[in-house]
Amino acid sequence: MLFRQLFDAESSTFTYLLADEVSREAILIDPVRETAQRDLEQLSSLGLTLTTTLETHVHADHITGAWALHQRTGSKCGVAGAAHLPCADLQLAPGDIVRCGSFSLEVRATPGHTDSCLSFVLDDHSMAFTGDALLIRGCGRTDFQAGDPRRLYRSVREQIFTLPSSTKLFPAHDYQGRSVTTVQEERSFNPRLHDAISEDDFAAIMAGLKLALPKKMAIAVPANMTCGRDAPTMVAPLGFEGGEGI
Ligand SMILES: N[C@@H](CCC(=O)N[C@@H](CS)C(=O)NCC(=O)O)C(=O)O
Ligand SMILES: [Fe+2]
Repeated sequence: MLFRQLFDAESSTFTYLLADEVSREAILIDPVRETAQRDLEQLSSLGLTLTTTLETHVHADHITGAWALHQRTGSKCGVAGAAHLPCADLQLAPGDIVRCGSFSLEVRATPGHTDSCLSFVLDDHSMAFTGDALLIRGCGRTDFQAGDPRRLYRSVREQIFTLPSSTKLFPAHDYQGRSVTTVQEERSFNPRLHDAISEDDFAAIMAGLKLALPKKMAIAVPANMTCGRDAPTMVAPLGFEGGEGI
């Protein structure tokens, strides 16, 4: 499998490119609207055809690139069915398998950061894409979008920490320059979720965070409810190289 970890510095979001080296089919996990042109150039330079974009969740901090990429490539957009988004081509449910040539991703429900978060697990369990359910040495906040710390605790314990200790975990964000972790590392060193932390401890930690709302939340959530189609043009549209935006 061909794999690239891409990064949007503005929102600290990772986009993951996974592709089959024989069929040249590709999947993008969590594309960002502002970096869709970069993603298209990556695909083109590697001779890949984008079949599918997958969202780990309805993001609050950036607008998805799903619609922009669909317009250019015809890619199908996969979102949790539990998010109830009519724009999604694939209404993903736990246990679904998303195939891409010779590899596949298993869909796991990992709610708690939002009520419809998904994680995607590679068929050989060597890698998992955890969205904001589990970040490196942290986790997604649980104070909006029907977040629930107790649900998140159980999601991480039951759906992520049950993977092999060597499974590499790739989050949707990192704010401190890190890129990957493993199940073993997070079970040992995650200050909010390591093995000795109880559900009550975790709920107390999350209740004490008091974070400011994401700067783009008011535009990102409604735009992402349309898979990025009805997004304001306050950012440069796809392919516009002038830089100023509107
Ligand atoms: N400063 C960022 C905050 C982003 C934010 O709150 N991110 C969410 C994920 S959508 C989160 O859970 N962050 C965890 C954290 O900051 O510890 C922004 O304005 O976009
Ligand atoms: Fe998020």
